[in-house]
Amino acid sequence: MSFPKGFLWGGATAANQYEGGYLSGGKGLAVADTLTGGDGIHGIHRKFYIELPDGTKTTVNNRTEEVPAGAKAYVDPDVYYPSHVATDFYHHWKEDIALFAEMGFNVYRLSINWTRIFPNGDDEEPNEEGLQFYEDVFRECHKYGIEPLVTLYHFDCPLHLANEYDGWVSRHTVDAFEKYCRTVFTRYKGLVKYWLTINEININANFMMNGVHEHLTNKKNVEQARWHLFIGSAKAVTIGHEIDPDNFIGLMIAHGASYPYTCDPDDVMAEVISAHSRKWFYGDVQCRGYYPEYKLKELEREGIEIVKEAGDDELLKKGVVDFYSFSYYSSSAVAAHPENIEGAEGNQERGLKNPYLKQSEWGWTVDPVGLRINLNQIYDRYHLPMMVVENGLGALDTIAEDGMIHDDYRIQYIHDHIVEMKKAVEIDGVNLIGYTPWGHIDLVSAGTGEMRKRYGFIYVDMDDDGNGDLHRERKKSFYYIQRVYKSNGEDLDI
Ligand code: BGP
Repeated sequence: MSFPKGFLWGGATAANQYEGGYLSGGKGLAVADTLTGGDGIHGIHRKFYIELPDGTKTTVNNRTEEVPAGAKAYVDPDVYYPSHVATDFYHHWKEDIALFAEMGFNVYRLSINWTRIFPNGDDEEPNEEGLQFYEDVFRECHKYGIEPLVTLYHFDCPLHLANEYDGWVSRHTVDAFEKYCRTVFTRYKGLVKYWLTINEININANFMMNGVHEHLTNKKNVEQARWHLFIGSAKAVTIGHEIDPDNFIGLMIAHGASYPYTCDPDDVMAEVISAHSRKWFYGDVQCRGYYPEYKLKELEREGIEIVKEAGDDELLKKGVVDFYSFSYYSSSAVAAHPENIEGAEGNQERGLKNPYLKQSEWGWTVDPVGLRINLNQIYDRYHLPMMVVENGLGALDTIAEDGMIHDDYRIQYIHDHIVEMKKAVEIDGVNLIGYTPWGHIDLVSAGTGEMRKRYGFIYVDMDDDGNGDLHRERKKSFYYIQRVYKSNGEDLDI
């Protein structure tokens, strides 16, 4: 057998893209609740409605525009927000978990929405209804032998913390996060043992989504927010271990593969520098417990001094993670002189188009071998257990006359990636312990806010304008996954 016994097979979702019920059960607002839909194919970006300190109301584009200091995001009652209902796990959790079990899951990655537990992020007391909701969900998972793998923070900074404290720029957010972590580790002791601290920590500080205003120009704020995210993560790890030594707590990084565009040493060096800043820095800090030399030099060159509290450096060391998890969708290429080379889209990471590879409908480069390369490089560097906690193909699905979604393109994508994971385990000997493909049930896209960009093996009837009765259907890929999972990755034939 190539995948070890007990290998974790499942799927992954995030509260802000799947749960809906955006004000139900005492939940407060998160920044993600103020993000509109967009249109990835036509390049229309998601927006925030904001109010400036002088009372002027305007919008900002979440990808390209700077959020002015002092601006406050809000929900405009006349605007449609796809995440407010999303695909409504909040009211379908029993039915959905039964479907996950039918597919053969023994793990399910989901996130806790901080604002269900602390509606403002920093309230005195937690919201019991929110705590109970996740407890019911975790108990339901265990009924089927499914281990919850819980992300503590997946793109959902409480709006109050973002508006009043500039999110992770402020130490106040770290303190509030610490209390939230302590609360959920305590409540779910014995129910959850697999945890991830901060989803895609390497892209977090770059986004308004985390309440980091002025993110495009104010590098000092971004670096401070990064420090706070690391401290938040290290606190989560230490508290989690203290409350239950059986907790197994990992980091989570958007780790696409990247290549030098050519074998010109200048291109190779450009890739080394880019990979340091886009990926390795975050793993180095969370696996080793200190800032690497290349980062210290960069901060020194830029004259940026991070504000630390006494004991922070020790905490970073103590809070190193138990395992490395990452999202993997695509790869990109890097050149020293990219000026006349065509660019490529990707999961946050944009680089140059690789002439050897094809792209998805959303322009993301499909590269299964890149996953094996990543598994090797990460394992060589840290020698920690690894999980691939996101992977998948965002595609337009159509319902055929027989009522079925024949998503052979998705089956092919998943097949090709599992084959490479298998080689990494069987031939290269890496310690891979789990695979949870992204959005195994249709949900709202984080990047574009679309519903039509679907990743699911389970279809949900909901479109970009909020039409749909939310009923669930098994796609063709559902049955493929079922066969793969139930054979522990042995039966991969398409
Ligand atoms: C990652 C996020 C997920 C998810 C995924 C797919 O960045 O962790 O939340 O959404 O990418 O991206 P998208 O939804 O933009 O297609």
